[in-house]
Amino acid sequence: MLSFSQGKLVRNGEDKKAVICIEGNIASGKTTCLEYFSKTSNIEVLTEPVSKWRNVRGHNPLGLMYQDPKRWGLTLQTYVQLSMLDRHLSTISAPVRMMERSIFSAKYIFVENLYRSGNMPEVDFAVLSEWFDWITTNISIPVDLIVYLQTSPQTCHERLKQRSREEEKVIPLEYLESIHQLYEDWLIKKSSSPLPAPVLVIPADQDLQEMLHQYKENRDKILTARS
Ligand code: DGT
Repeated sequence: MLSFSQGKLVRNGEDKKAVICIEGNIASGKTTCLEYFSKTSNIEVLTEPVSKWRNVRGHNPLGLMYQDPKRWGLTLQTYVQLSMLDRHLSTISAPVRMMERSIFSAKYIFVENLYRSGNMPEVDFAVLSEWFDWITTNISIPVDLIVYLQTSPQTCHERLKQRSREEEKVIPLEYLESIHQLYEDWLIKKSSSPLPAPVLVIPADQDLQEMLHQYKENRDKILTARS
């Protein structure tokens, strides 16, 4: 249920629940992290709505964006923004919610990257920014902790090649390097965009076994997050 409090739209009862966003480059291992925590009781896990971005009423805006970012960047990002907002506002069914990425990284990382790389016209960036600013001014989107899976762009590139998702075959290393730099500026240097929550950094270049070990070690710190 949504209601108004101090001029903002809020989710009722949200103050007692913790929201943790898992952030990181493409193929940094967010899904593995979410799978690990999905086995914990009292936690709700929300994956990124990628399947929606690949099929909106029969259209594939994710694929279109990779083929022609200048033409389809705004289309994809408008839909990403809507679907992330929908995720943030959905009723939380457990004491802890863990979700893949956020409306914040969609804007601060992906929209920013399209714009800076010259693949988004200034007017598209302005319209998306107006929407984003309106949303974050008028709707409460609480996040208690950001878990940043910090990888090298090279590792992500290797993992991308291995999983070989059709739309992603066109992604060059330089794209992953740009996304990496934006993440580092936002979450490590804290120099680009506002931080919605404290950040826990987990190095994520290692193999699966080591990653599972790291999640175990950081488990309590992550699950007791409350801002
Ligand atoms: P993982 O488990 O870390 O490998 O993550 P995945 O593969 O489940 O998810 P991820 O982050 O690689 O995202 C899936 C695809 O969607 C990938 O091609 C990047 C793309 N993507 C995600 N969010 C955005 C966005 O806001 N804008 C753009 N342009 N692409 C996005």
